Order: sequence, then structure tokens, then C-alpha cells
Amino acid sequence: MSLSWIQKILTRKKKKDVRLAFYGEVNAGKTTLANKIANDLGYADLGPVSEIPHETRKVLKLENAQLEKDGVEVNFTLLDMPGIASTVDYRNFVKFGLTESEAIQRAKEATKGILEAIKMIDQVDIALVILDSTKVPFEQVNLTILGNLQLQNIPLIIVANKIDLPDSRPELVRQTFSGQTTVAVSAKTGDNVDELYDAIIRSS
Ligand SMILES: Nc1nc2c(ncn2[C@@H]2O[C@H](COP(=O)(O)OP(=O)(O)O)[C@@H](O)[C@H]2O)c(=O)[nH]1
Ligand SMILES: [Mg+2]
Repeated sequence: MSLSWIQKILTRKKKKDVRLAFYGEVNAGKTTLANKIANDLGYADLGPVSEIPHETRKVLKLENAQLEKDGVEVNFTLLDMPGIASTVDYRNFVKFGLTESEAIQRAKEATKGILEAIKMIDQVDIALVILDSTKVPFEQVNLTILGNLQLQNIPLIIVANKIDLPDSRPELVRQTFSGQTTVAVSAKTGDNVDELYDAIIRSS
């Protein structure tokens, strides 16, 4: 992939700092997508990915991702947020094989992380709202995230993720949030991530 989209961000708005945040429900693929973008920028992964919910419990930052191209410099900051959830039940983690005390600790950290993610909304330039497109999109968590972002006038892009899976329904996501920019991708395979870069440019 070329990095021309970053150049376009720079030349269009001459914006030196772009703080790009990854919001969404738990296990939507936020960290997978953040890692993919970090790798495209030439950086290492921001953090680990897991099928156990609430793997990301602190905001993961890739700060000062310096990009110098044709004499232009940018500080690109990726903010991979803890997954938002309406309930955090430690018993779910026990099902994944954690001990009870590990599960309780994880639940405590996850709850703190959700608050941290919501508090940081006002520091964000562009929010990606990542959804698992194999799931029903019209869901309380997604509505809460969108409502909070809209309240603060943060430009947002809905990312219908996991289109590599056979039961993915990105069209349903698009229809559900028809007023919003929606891009369907697979963070895992990288499919269609280029289109997401175009959407980021248009929002910046
Ligand atoms: N098939 C598929 N799985 C994905 C994709 N993105 C993430 N996953 C998986 O979904 C799970 C949660 O991913 P993660 O990035 O940790 O989600 P997060 O909680 O939103 O940060 C992991 O098992 C990932 O491998 C994708 O595009 N396709
Ligand atoms: Mg994560």
C-alpha cells in the first residue's frame, strides 16, 4: 500500500496532528485494525489481539508517528480504545479459562478502561467506529458510542469489519446508519482498508 493518503491529508489541510481513535464494541477488531494501520505506517503493533473480550483495557497510543515525505512532516497519533460495553461480567472471563480472581481483576480494569475511552472523546480528531459486521448493528453500545461522538461533533467513520467471514452483512450496517460514512473492511486480511484511508482523508 502506498502512503499517498497521508500526503493527501497533509496537502489538503496542512494539518500536522491527526489523532485517529478506534472506538467500538468489545471484539469488533479495533486493535487488529489499529495494528494494520500502524504496520502500514511502518510501526510495530500497538497491542495484542484476543478472542477473550476486553483484551485492551487501557488506551493504546502510537504517538508521534513521524512521517516525512517531500519535506512535509506530520505527527500521527493512533488511539486504540478499550472496547465499550454496557455490562462487564467477570463470569464471562471464567468461561474463557481465567481463574476467578483473574476474571474479577480483568472486569475491574475493563470497567476503568471504558470510562477512560469515553473521557478521551474530546481529544480526538477523527473517530473510527468499528463494528463486527457478522452481528446485528442496531445495538445499544453502538448507539451510545455514536451519540457521544456526535454530541462532541467528532467526525466519524463507521467501519463494518470482518467482511472476510461468510456471515458478514456490511450492507445491513450501511442501511442501519444510513446518514454516516460507512466502509466495509477486513482488518485481518487488509481487504478494502485502502478505501478506509480515502474516507479518513475526506473527513480530515
Ligand atoms: N475473521 C476476522 N476476525 C477478526 C477481524 N478483526 C479482528 N478479528 C478477530 O476478532 C477478535 C477480536 O479482535 P481484537 O482486535 O482484539 O478486537 P477489539 O476488542 O475490538 O480490539 C480476535 O480474535 C481477532 O482475530 C477480521 O477482520 N476478520
Ligand atoms: Mg482491543
